Amino acid sequence: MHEHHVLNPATGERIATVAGTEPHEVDAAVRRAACAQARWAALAPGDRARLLRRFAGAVDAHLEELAQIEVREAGHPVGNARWEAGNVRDLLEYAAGGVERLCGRQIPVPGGVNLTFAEPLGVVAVIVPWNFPLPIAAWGAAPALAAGNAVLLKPAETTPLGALRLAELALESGLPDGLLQVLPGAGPVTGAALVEHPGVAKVVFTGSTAVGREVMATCAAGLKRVTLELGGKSPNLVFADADVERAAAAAPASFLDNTGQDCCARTRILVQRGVYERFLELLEPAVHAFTVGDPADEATLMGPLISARQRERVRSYVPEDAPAAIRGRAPGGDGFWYPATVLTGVPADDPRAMEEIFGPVAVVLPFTDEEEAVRLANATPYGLAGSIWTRDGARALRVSRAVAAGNLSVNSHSSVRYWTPFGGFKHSGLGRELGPDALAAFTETKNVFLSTE
Ligand code: TXE
Repeated sequence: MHEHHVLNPATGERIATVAGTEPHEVDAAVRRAACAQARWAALAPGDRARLLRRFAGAVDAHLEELAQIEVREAGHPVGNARWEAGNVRDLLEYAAGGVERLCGRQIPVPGGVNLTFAEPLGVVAVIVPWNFPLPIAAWGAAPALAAGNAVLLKPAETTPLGALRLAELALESGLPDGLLQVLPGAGPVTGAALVEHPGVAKVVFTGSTAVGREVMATCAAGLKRVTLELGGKSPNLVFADADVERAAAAAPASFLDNTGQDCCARTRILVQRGVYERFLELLEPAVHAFTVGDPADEATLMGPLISARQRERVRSYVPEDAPAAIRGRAPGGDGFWYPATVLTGVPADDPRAMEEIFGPVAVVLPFTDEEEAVRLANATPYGLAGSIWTRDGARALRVSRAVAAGNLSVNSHSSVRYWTPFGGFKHSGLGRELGPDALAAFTETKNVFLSTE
């Protein structure tokens, strides 16, 4: 038997202990999910849509409660946590809207009638990390359910409480028992058992690139469908023709939101030489203005890191006493605090400029021209997100097309909208979540030909 203590990252206090799911329990859960899925898929689309909308309504009615769970178990500032709980509601509503539009096609053929059907896959495993426990659970679960599948949700060891509450709300909303089950537990035990289980048709995994690679290898052995959302080291390109004031004012949120534990964090800031000094001058006060403190405080913009382990990881890249161009402050106490840190003078191929640190640390590098900017932006193995700051529309599009990443924004750091596709190039992932095609990723196309001869 294994179990996990859930700690409040802001204080280090234990708030819960959750039992891990053992492999034989995973097996029982898969069987139960398969029964529930058969009943779910047999419902009229309108009935499935209605139940999902009811689930969205329950999330809305418990929005503050869910947000407070996110504050306590993940250390997220309460304003962010409310947005995250709202994202779950919005996504459930959006997915519900897709249920009745999930149609096959009739394709003209000689000698008969040809029909295609969008069949559900069956049982889908959704393996979720701790950085956005509620939204990422919904990104996988909502479209999977809408397309007629059952979902087994494996939350991260550090943040199981929000997912457990979501599953209760699903049941209270009338979703069939067993359709959405939460299986807390250790990645190598519960997660691995799910990925290996022959009754699981698809795995949606969000987490580290290293584990993603293992998950994909196991899926390959079982010929399972897989969607991967992995790490990032996203560039933030600031050209000399940009509104540099705006770019500098917006930059802190792009790498300090969620204490930098964001796969889209713009931690590789590339600034054209003519405005490099000016950008840094403007960045410094903007970083200091990014309020750090108690996540439960309405004014807080940045909370602690998730765990002592994560802080050790960040320290292994940049100790708190290492020289830095800009360093914010961090509260004392037993929480897992780490200050906002901006490094300059680092070689472009230094691990701190190339690897995902997953903490509030950014590197600022100068570039000379557009060609060098694109080369530096593409120089990491990742390709998840990126920003381009320029007033030149043609350049904005040219650079957007040249940067190998799945989610680019011009004069903005926005990456995630539930109605637009999200996912990575290169080592940042495989497949897309969200957006109008999200449901299709949880179906198998069946082609049926009826002879009329
Ligand atoms: O991730 P893991 P960790 C990156 C980030 C971070 C690093 C390590 O750089 O510092 O990864 O974080 C489950 N089979 N990202 O160690 O281990 C695990 O239980 C099946 C980026 O927390 O990848 C958890 O539920 N599942 C990322 C989930 O995988 C396994 C978000 C993620 O954990 C498993 C998180 C296994 N063998 C970390 N091993 C992003 N894309 O935003 C673990 N898990």
